[in-house]
Amino acid sequence: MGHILYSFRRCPYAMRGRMALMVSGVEVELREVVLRNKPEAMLAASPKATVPVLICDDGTIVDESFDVMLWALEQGDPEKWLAPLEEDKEAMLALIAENDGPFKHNLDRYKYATRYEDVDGTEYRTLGAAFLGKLEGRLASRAYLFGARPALADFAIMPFIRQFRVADATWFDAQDWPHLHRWLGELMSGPLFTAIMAKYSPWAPEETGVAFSRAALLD
Ligand SMILES: N[C@@H](CCC(=O)N[C@@H](CS)C(=O)NCC(=O)O)C(=O)O
Repeated sequence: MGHILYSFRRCPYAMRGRMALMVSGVEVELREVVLRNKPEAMLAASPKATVPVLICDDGTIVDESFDVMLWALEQGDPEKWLAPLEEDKEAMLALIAENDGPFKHNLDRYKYATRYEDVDGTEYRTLGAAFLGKLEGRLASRAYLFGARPALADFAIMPFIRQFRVADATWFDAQDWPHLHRWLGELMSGPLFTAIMAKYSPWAPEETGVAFSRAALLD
């Protein structure tokens, strides 16, 4: 049996896992999950019950999206995501930690507030915008966060910036972040993101999932 990935198309964590897996050249069997009805096999492998979950062919379970990225890039890193043109892997990890920690915290509260009238999300939007301003500053002097080509940090962070935008696209697009808008637009319309956002019907236990590999990128 090959590697199995439990994934959910619209989950930003699953998105970044899929991007790293696809670029790495590793093939996995993708099983699209319905979050309200998670497969028993996924829960048995990872009781914390979040996507993505990667079950490697040697039985190793990788159930944190960033670890899925690192695992994939250890198998293959043809586009040198781990070796950015500027600074180093450690600097990328620090920026990703800021994204996954404080920025994601503020993003959740901002998004939540847009759904419930009596919660004021503006405060969290402002807090989140401070991180976006920091990214804008980096992108003013380089095309991607760590140099002239995209690397790990770009793909690890991008799904969350996209999610922040989706909460209120009109507001986001009106902000004076020309470089951030360009960066997000390029990554979202690029071949990798387009390929990993292909639609799959939910997996059923008796079925074989979808063969997910770099071949989809080259089509
Ligand atoms: N730290 C985890 C977070 C993953 C996560 O929270 N995924 C969400 C979907 S975006 C999830 O599966 N939530 C469980 C649920 O909604 O039932 C990771 O990086 O993989």
